[in-house]
Amino acid sequence: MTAEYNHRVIEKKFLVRRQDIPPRPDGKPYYVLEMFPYPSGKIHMGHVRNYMIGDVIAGYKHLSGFNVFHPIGWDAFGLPAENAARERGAHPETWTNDNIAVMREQLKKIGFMFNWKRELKTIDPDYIKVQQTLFIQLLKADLIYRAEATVNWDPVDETVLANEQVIDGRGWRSGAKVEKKALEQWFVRITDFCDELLEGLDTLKEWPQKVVQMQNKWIGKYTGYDIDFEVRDADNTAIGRLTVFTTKPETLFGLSYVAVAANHAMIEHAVKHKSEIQKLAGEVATRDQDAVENEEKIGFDTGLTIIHPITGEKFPLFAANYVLSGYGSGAVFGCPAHDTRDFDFACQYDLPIKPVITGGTAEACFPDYEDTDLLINSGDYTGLTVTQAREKLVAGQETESAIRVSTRFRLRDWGVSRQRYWGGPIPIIKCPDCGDVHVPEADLPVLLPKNVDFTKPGNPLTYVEEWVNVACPQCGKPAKRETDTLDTFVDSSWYYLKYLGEQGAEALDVEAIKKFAPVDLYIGGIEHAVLHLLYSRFFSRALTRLDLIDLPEPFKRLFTQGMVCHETYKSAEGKYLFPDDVRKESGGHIEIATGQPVLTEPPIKMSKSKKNVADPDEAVETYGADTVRFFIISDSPPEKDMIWSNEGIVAVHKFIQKLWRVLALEPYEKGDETVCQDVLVKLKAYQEYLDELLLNKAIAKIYEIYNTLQDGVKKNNGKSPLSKAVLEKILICLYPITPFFTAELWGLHGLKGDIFAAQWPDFSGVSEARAEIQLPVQICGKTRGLVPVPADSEEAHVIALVEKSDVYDRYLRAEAIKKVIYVKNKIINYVV
Ligand code: ANZ
Ligand code: ZN
Repeated sequence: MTAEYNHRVIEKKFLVRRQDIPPRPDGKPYYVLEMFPYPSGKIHMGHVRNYMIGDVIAGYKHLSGFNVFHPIGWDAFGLPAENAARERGAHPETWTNDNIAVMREQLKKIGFMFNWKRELKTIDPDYIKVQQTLFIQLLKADLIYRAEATVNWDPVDETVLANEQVIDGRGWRSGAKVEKKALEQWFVRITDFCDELLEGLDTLKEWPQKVVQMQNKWIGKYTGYDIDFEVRDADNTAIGRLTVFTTKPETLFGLSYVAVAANHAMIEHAVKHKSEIQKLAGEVATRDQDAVENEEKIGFDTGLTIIHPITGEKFPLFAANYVLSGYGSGAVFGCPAHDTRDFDFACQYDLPIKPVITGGTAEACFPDYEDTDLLINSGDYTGLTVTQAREKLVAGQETESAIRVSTRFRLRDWGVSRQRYWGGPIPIIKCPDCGDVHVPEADLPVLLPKNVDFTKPGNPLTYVEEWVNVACPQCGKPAKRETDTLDTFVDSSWYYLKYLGEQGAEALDVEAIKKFAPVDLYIGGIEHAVLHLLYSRFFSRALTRLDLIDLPEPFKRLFTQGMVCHETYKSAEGKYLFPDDVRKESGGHIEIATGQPVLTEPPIKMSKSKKNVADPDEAVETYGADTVRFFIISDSPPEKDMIWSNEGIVAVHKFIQKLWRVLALEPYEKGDETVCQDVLVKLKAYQEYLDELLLNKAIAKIYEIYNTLQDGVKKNNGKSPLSKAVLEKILICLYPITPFFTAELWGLHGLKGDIFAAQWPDFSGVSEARAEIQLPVQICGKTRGLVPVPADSEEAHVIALVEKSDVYDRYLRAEAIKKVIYVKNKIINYVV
């Protein structure tokens, strides 16, 4: 067979059929999913790698008889669309849909085996409808609520950010320094699930340990004690209670003041230094917490006092910069004799230092005492060990429970309001009489108005009078729609459930969810370790609690892939250059336009800003989808970063052509037994690597198989060493990686049916043992019998086997052997 490999012709031929591979409804369900893309404009190599990992597994499982579900969709709301509208005047919807159209074609060209019939967009009316229905259900179950809160405000994007979206004090998208602002916000009560979400982590045996640890830390369970103090105003009138969190309740008798974070609610009642405190609150809010810890301790007397819960003594209440608002209860009791921060503070403001544990003094801080140390200066508690004192404190106060063991979490409720147009509408109407009323289910979905003005500042929805003004569904009086829209992380928290229903379905398909969920293999970037993956776990659990589904954990196995990297090129003037603008010469790279040498920097993550990108379309056009698919998983383990290089893709392209040449050869009847056996052994190892997601090692096996075949062809005078059966197996096994290439060869060899409908070979009977040959045993040049030995055996091994044989007993045992001549795989001759 002399057919040349022409990727353009072949890929065109199979492109359409590849999009429509019939599933195997009788097989065991297997749900493989990659995190869905944001339609930013074009597919990048990171996407290609992400979808390729899933696609290989989808193809492999499909051929193995599973009922594979491998959907694709679009995370289509979000700020960039709105920014594009502001900058270019394109409507966000048009911009988004145009991008999707481009990206969809790109994905198809790479040959991903998606269930296109279930493609979805989070902006689809049916998607919005289900989301709003779920919102109302969560609202009714008190898992969504509205509250005024100090929020993280991104002054550049003019929107609120979740804690998870603030990275080192800056907005995750804009990079702007985040400010604090008080706003009415919608919250999802994720903190109601802290324990569940933590315990659930133990069941995620197939998640990377790293992600489990990150979630564990993010939820952040910690224990200590809560102590309630009565607060009095300047007139000594009780005005409320203040809860303080401590890990050292035994030092309670050494208390010399209580301090709250500068933005603590109790500050409302402050009489002294109010403006200074407010200024402090502003400063503290914009600093990150580590900085606060290390900075000079600053505080102000609020003029309020607190009452010691045991002695009844009165102490001052301060606001202090070292008390963090997000930790514990945002309030501490100061015991300068045994806490270094309190000691610094007390020295600064001349507060008493009273030692209460043996070893402590009024002159220095003694924080490192032991549980077995004894209490001093502590009334009834004097003489008890630290451990005993803790027990007595909790027990003694049981009736009033002013002191109690306390478990707290770092996790805060999830603020989901965004002051943005291009987001999921919140199905709420605000009535002056009835309060927040949800839109009746019959009126869902609430869709966004199309006609909006993006030239005004803030949220464009607030200007759309005809949309905002509605009658209250309860009393009929004039009311207003909620103009906040939902954080896009809400959209992506449940999309894996929506896929399982028919396209356009206006409710979740509970039966399909029961059948296919959880997702068997979920693939995405480590950057989603806390945000998206935690919110999704919450949604799954919340809907389970509401009895809508039964799915405590949405993702059985999680795989986090590495990034696609590329060298970076810079001109002499320090301008970044695209790889296409440079050429490699013996001395290094030069800029094509100027002929000037170029500064080459080591590979880093591909990014437009550094211009170190390769365009998937271009690569597919030049080298073919099969080559791109093969290359992107070839040299690095999928969880590690991979380096894209021009040399790399060219080399793979050449290899694919060489592989084509040996696989295009006409197989012959029996094939070369040794070669065929060897190939089967390698295919078996290949399959094991696929099972383990060690895709680069699977690819290495393909190279080995090629070498075996190439040697076989040489030995066979240019003819194929393969039997048709083994050739067929090779093609099936390679299909998940190079679908176009193998489909064409399948046809060329006249193999039956469609390759994608073939059955994955069963390698269970294939053993590492090499093929056996019947070795002639000669005595002085005369053949006396045949002894079975493994092919390629060494002389010592063959002699041992011969000595156990009949031939040996009959002809050799009694003889004195003078010499042995062994020719590998041919004969063994004994000279006697
Ligand atoms: C009284 C006390 C006495 C404390 C003593 C320590 C030593 P870890 O152990 O890191 O969890 N604290 C509580 N809430 C705080 C907040 N919002 N900002 C700053 N500090 C806060 O820290 C727990 C200790 O940190 C608590 O125990 C409290 O001070 C302080 F001799 O309470 B301790
Ligand atoms: Zn009303």
